[in-house]
This record gives sequence, structure tokens and C-alpha cells, in this order.
Amino acid sequence: MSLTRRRFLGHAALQAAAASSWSAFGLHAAVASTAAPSRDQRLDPSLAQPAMPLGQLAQQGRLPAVVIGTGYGGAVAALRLAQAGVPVVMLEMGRLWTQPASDGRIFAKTTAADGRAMWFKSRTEAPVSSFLGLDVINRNIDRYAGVLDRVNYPGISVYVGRGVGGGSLVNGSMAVTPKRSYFEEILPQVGADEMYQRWFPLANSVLGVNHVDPTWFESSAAYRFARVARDQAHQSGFKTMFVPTVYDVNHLAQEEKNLVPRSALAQEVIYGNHHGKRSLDKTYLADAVGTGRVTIYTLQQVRRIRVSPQGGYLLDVREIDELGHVQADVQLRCGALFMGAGSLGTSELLVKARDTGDLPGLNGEVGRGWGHNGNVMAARANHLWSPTGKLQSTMPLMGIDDWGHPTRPVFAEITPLPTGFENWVSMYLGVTKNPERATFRFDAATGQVSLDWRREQNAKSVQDLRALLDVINRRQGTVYRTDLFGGGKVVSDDFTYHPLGGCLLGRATDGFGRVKGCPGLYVVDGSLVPGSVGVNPFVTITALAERNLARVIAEDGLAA
Ligand code: FAE
Repeated sequence: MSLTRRRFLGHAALQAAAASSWSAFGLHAAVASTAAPSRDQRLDPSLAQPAMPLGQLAQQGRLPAVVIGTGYGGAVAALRLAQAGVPVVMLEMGRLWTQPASDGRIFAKTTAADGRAMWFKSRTEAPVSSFLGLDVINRNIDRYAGVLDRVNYPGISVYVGRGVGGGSLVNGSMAVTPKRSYFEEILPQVGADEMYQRWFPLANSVLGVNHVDPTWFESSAAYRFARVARDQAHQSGFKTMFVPTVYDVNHLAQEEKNLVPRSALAQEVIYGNHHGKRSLDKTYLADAVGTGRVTIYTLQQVRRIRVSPQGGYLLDVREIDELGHVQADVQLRCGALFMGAGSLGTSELLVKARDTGDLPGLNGEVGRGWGHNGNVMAARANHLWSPTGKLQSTMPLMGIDDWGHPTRPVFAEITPLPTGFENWVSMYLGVTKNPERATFRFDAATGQVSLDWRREQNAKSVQDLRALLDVINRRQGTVYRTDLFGGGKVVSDDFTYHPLGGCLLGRATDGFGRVKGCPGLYVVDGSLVPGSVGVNPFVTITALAERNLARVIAEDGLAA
């Protein structure tokens, strides 16, 4: 069966599954292995037969492979294992986001958010929290299994996606391959030739990374904000570059002409995009489900991992409904376990397992080396004669590339502030080179894992982004906006979109993500990356997972 057909089948299954009675879905192997399903069969949503409930599956004995989490690393693992013939069960704490609710919408409206926006919060917690100093951005919402979570540690808040597709459901689609020299600096043990010749191109291709047409960019009203900031950067002596994206650039152009429904041009991003975005449920996960060997169970949170006396690993899994009510507690046994719960999820589970004695083989490196990719934001107020446009696309397509600076490398993406009215703001998401790292720590008294990052550790990132923007302000005769991030701050220093590390490649794991001291346990997500990658991270996470899975499948005897 061709890849396209498998993806079509997988996508159809994901579309249909949200309507099913159990929070699980997959294609029956029998269907997927049919050499040439008829056209009608392929279009029939009943291809997505709901699998049996998780509790019933657990009764059937040891599962060959379980993947925790359906973000980038988890999705790669599921696809490649399934293609090697291994049946895979994926456990995802969030819900599936493919079917509209009674209001016709899948996701919440950005400007009138409801429970769908955030993961069990009573009020939204948007990164830009105020405008003109007024608390007009956030609003009260019902507690619900929404798509965006903000995990608040004492020293930093971390945004993550919740649902089938993980971060791909809420992120800005910026799909950047890191500079080779920096990749070699942060991961010297990973063969750069192989990464740049094979694994990055593969990841880019399956993710559907595409590039904007520069001519269209110059003419688009929705990118005036980016052109204004670019011209000012050039006038100040900085270089800029186009940023590749997984948002379909043709869809963008058609949105501007009103030929298709608007999504990026309708302020949608952090609470989910209805159209245009190639999130993982349309790429890797559709391919994975299309193999017929992958079943995804949603609203299932893994709470505990331990060694099973009969071999393999035992997982304690809690099923909730969309309002958070506990539906079932299930214990599953598996042979191979793939940790794709993201930097926070994977690190927290493994630190707890080590420190409670559940996985005594885990070493002291587990939980260490966490960084936020030097992620900080700032905004400038332009003059009245430099309007940035009332229509702004939410998908950034350009960045100021000052990574070559000898003392303060900065990659500053030009991000929109899509308020729907002219605001004269130029906003930037800075990725800086900050050597500070933090550790996940288990507190036996509370049974919780926390992260010991302190606000002061952000000083270098704040200073470095500011140093770059100071030059632009001086050249333009402009000032910072102090009304957007709370407390009169110029640069945000209290949140990140890019959590990385906690189970570093070559430290907590071997050179391919196999967890040291725990045979059959693998880390496949952003926890492997040592706290910084110099650009937005999902392409790197995906490519590393591709590389590691290829080796694990070739050597570890998992294939059927
Ligand atoms: P991730 O995608 O976070 O997936 C982990 C999954 O595991 C999630 O679906 C969780 O719900 C699930 N999970 C966690 N704990 C459990 C558990 N105990 N049991 C069951 N399931 C669990 O992990 N990156 C870019 O490259 N470009 C961008 O433009 C960009 N913009 C961003 C904007 C926002 C608002 C956010 C939040 C992130 C952005 N990122 C961006 C970061 C990117 O999405 C992130 O690096 C990846 O999603 C991380 O991939 P992982 O596979 O590590």
C-alpha cells in the first residue's frame, strides 16, 4: 500500500474516531493489510473501528510496545515500529481534536476562549497577558481537557500541547533545521553528516515543511508586520532569513483572498488551528494509524512506571473524561516502553520512578540538563508612520539571524500581535544561547516532581535579546512596549515554549535513547536535547527520533 494511501486511511480513521464510543482508535490490521481497498472502503469512516477499551486490552497480557505521548518523538516511534511489524499502543493524556463540537468548532475561538483552550484551568493564561496594561486578554473559562497547558513551576512557566499531536496542535509551525555548527557543538557525539544528509531531510519531508514564495510575502497585507520589522532590522545592520513552516503556504495565500476558510489569518494558533496546519495527526500519526498496527488511547494519563516481576514494565494509567472525572484506573504490562511525553512529562515520570525505587536502575543523570532554549519575548512600539497592519497572520515566516554574534548569539523570530486592529507593535520571539540549566526534583513529602529553574537564570537571555533590540530602537528612535508581559516588563522572563532536556542523549540514555540501566526503556522526545538548539526545536526532535529509532529497530530485536 502506498504511503499516501496509508496516510489517507490513517487520516480518515483519526477523523472518524472522535465520534466513537471509546477513547481509542486505530485501523484493524485486517483492513490495513488489504492490498487494495476499494475506493468506497477507503472513504468509509467505519474503517476506524474503535478498539477494545484499555482495561480489556490489559487483560490480554503483555503488550509488545507502548508509546507514552503523541507529540513529535512519540509519533516517529509509533510509525517506525509499526512499519517494522510491531503492534503499538499509544497512550495520550489529552483528547483527539478532529471533530467539531455543537457550535461547529473543533477548537476555541482565540478572542472568546472557552474550556477547549486550556488544560483544566479556570482562566486562560496567555503569554501576552495584558494590552495597554489592561487585563483584557485572559478570561474565565470552564475547566476542561483543553489543548494548551501552561505548567507553572516556581521559577518558570512552560507551555505545552495536550492532545493527539502534542505540541503540533498549538505551536507556531516554524520548522527550522538548526545550524550545523551549533548542532555539532551541542550534540558532538551524533554524526552530523548522517543527520544533515539523511535524518533532517526525512523529518522535513514527512512533516510537510514548506517555504513561502518571497514574491507573495512582499505583497501580502497579512505580513506587513514582518516586512516592517525586517526593514528596520536591515537598516540597523542585521541579517534576516525566511523561516520554513509546516503551515501550508498555499492555504495562507488562499486565506488572504478569502478562497478558503481563514485560520492563520483569523488569529488562530495557540488554542488550535482549524485549517492549514500540518499538525502530526495529518502527517506522522496519520501514517502510523494507516499501517493498521497503531492504536491510540486518549485521555489516558500514565502515572507510574515500574519494573514488572514477570519482565518488561508495568504502567499505572488513569482514564479521565473531558471534564476530568476519573473513568478507570488500569494497569498495563509491556515489553518495550517508549517515553514520548515531552521534556516535562518524560522527565517527571522517570525522576519519580527512580526516586521512589520503582525503576532502581535509572542513573543520577535522569532529570538533569533541562533548559528553555533561551526563549524570551519582547516588543517595540513603532512610530505612527510605520503601521504593522490590522490583518496579521499568526504564522511567523521571518527571523533576524544574529546567531553569528561572538558573545550574544540571538535568533529573533518576527512574531505577529494579531489584535485585529492597528497596534504599531513589532514583536519578537528570541532564541538565545543561555548556558543555565535546571534539574527536575522529586519531593517525597508531596509526591510531586518540580523543576528548580530560578528566574535569575534568565538574565543572560533577557540581556541578549535586549542588546539586539536596543540597536534597532536606537536606529529607529523607538521604544519598548512595557504593557504586554505584566509588571511593566520589557522582556518576558517567566515562560517558555521550548522545554528541552531532562534525559539527555548520551547521559541518561546511551547514544540512541536507550535508557541506561533499564533494558527495553527508551526516550524519544525533547528530553534528549541538551537544553538548547539555537532554533525552534521540533524539526530536531523529529530528526533525532528518526535516527534513534532506525538504530533501535535494527539492533534491539523488537521487530515481529
Ligand atoms: P510534545 O509535543 O510536548 O508531546 C508530548 C505529549 O505527551 C503531549 O501530547 C502530552 O499531552 C503527552 N503526555 C505528557 N505526559 C503524559 C502522561 N503522563 N501520560 C500520557 N500522555 C502524556 O513532546 N517548536 C517549533 O519547532 N516551532 C514552533 O513554531 C513552535 N511553537 C510553539 C508554540 C507553542 C505555543 C508551544 C507550546 C510550543 C511551540 N514549539 C515550537 C515547541 C514544540 O511544539 C515542542 O518542542 C514539541 O512539541 C516537543 O515535542 P515532544 O515530542 O518532545
